Amino acid sequence: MKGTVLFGMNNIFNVLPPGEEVALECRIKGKILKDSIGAYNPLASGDIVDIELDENHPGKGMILSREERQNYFSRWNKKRKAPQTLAANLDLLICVTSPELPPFRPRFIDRALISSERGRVTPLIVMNKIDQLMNEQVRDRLNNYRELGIEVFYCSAETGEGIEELKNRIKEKSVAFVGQSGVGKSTILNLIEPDIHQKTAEISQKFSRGKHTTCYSIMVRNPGGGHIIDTPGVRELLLYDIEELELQEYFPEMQPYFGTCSFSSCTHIHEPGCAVLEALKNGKIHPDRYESYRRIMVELKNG
Ligand SMILES: Nc1nc2c(ncn2[C@@H]2O[C@H](COP(=O)(O)OP(=O)(O)OP(=O)(O)O)[C@@H](O)[C@H]2O)c(=O)[nH]1
Ligand SMILES: [Mg+2]
Ligand SMILES: [Zn+2]
Repeated sequence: MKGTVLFGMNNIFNVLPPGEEVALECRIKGKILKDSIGAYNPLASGDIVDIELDENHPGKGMILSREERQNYFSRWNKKRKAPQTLAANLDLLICVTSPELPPFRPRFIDRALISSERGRVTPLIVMNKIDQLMNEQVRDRLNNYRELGIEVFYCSAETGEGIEELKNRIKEKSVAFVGQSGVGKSTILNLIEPDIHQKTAEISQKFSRGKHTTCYSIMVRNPGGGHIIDTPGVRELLLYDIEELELQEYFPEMQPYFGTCSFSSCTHIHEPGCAVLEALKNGKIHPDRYESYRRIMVELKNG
């Protein structure tokens, strides 16, 4: 029998068989899932698994295997030195952000865009809290994302502005909300699916950041079809599985210059005759996007 992983906690996974209303409480048979050896978490919300019912305990079961993921959103878990998947099998990855509280962090968005492309998921940016002040730099960055071909939605879960449009955009789709703590992921989810009552919490006044209210990913029904996954806010989105010379492929604005640098293996950091650096100087590439590229490159070089 197959089922979808809704959430997992302490090695117990809630798995929903197709067409059912109630999820089964499942453990991994034999404790180790061979499909996930080396991963931080063996299963993520949205994973499809094969299960076996526990004859002696109604409502319980054993997970035998995981189906190959169509796509995924994951990051590198620094502490455990392993990839951590936050959500799997998505139609859209919704990167939620806010203008001021918590502060807008384009570095985070750039990493989320790369990570979603790496996992073969289409990203969409949601600027929530538009009831708060938004400065010119933030607007400029969001316009730049649009120019790069990424969809950007504006909304406020506080006033309700733009929520209907977002709801329509994700109708019948399986999506995951990701973003820093406190940007309003769970608040938006509660507006879209009012039966959920996901816990939300105010921003810390002292640190202007969220309090990591959502502790584990959870998948719920998207009214009208599909699913929504709410993920815990992450402070850091470390990339993995990307080669230095591959990084440029995640920056579409660099594409016109591919193959035109003096060195064929140019990393576009300091090399003489670099066409990307020239384009940056001439204002053809957004300096802040280049700064993201540079920082990630340094990280990749340092392993
Ligand atoms: N002003 C304003 N506040 C909002 C808006 N959306 C959410 N909030 C508030 O922001 C705070 C954080 O919201 P949450 O939904 O808990 O944030 P989250 O992204 O789920 O955070 P984590 O679960 O910690 O990752 C709450 O106090 C919300 O009421 C908005 O559009 N405008
Ligand atoms: Mg939350
Ligand atoms: Zn170059």
